[in-house]
Amino acid sequence: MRIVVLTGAGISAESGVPTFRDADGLWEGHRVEDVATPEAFELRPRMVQEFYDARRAALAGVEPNPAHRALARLEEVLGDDLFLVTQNIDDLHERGGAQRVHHMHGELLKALCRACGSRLAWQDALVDFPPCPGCGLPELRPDVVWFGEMPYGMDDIYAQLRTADLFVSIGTSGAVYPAAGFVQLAAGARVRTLELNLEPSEGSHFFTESRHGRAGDLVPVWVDEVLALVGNPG
Ligand code: BJW
Repeated sequence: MRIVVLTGAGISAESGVPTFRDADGLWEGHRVEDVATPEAFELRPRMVQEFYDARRAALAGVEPNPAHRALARLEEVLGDDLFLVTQNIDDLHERGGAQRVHHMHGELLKALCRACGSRLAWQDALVDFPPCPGCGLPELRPDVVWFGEMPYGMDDIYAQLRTADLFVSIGTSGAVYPAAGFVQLAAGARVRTLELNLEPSEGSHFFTESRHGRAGDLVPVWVDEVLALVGNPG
């Protein structure tokens, strides 16, 4: 069985990472739409760097939860038949044990050089604009996808969506495109679709099936169901 799983901020909520659009979803008083744009970075570069520096530093204090670990268990059995694409820029899928994670909105632990295009593993603060190890220019920004920018790996994602047996969306509000459109694309290719979310998302009515509750409860149960179907060697 070939499965595409899309995850959003809701899967990391129980690890203590705030979501974007829930009641407590303001980041230090900023709406994400006001800081996650190239225009915000041009106008207020220090503010935007500090926003991402704070989130990068906060990663050290959070741990993967049962939903991340359940998906890693699924990957262990399905291998390349699981395509895990996340909108999240944290590294909780990887720390939960997943090895093939497609970060369509980039990664907090990477920096992108605006001068030479290098993408580098990065742990430290960027607010003081350290020189790029590649070209030496002080042009590093977080390697994340802002509004108006092209998410990473779209051709691969679309190809996987068209040929999957099942598309599963976990912990995402369905407010941000292109990810919000994946369910319609999959449904158009006659792929079965399942939503696992705290509440109905904006595109909930497009899914074949929806289950509502906490990811930490729903995802392990769903993974057990799939493993029972495909014959879990463990
Ligand atoms: C739980 C839970 C628990 C809580 N358990 N669940 C007009 C119409 C259509 C499109 C556009 C438009 N105007 C502009 C656009 C395009 C634009 C867009 O979509 N804008 C919208 C605002 C309308 N998109 C773009 O610009 C994208 N690029 C693009 O489109 O390029 C052109 C293109 C053309 C053709 C093909 C492909 C591309 C880029 C979007 C970049 C988004 N970037 C951000 C910031 C990234 C870095 C960062 O993290 O700071 O990505 S914005 C932010 O939203 C972040 C997230 O990944 C993204 C999605 O949020 P997510 O994950 O859904 O979180 P929430 O908070 O919204 O929802 C959480 C959900 O979890 C809720 O439903 C809760 O109920 C649930 N939940 N606890 C289970 N315990």
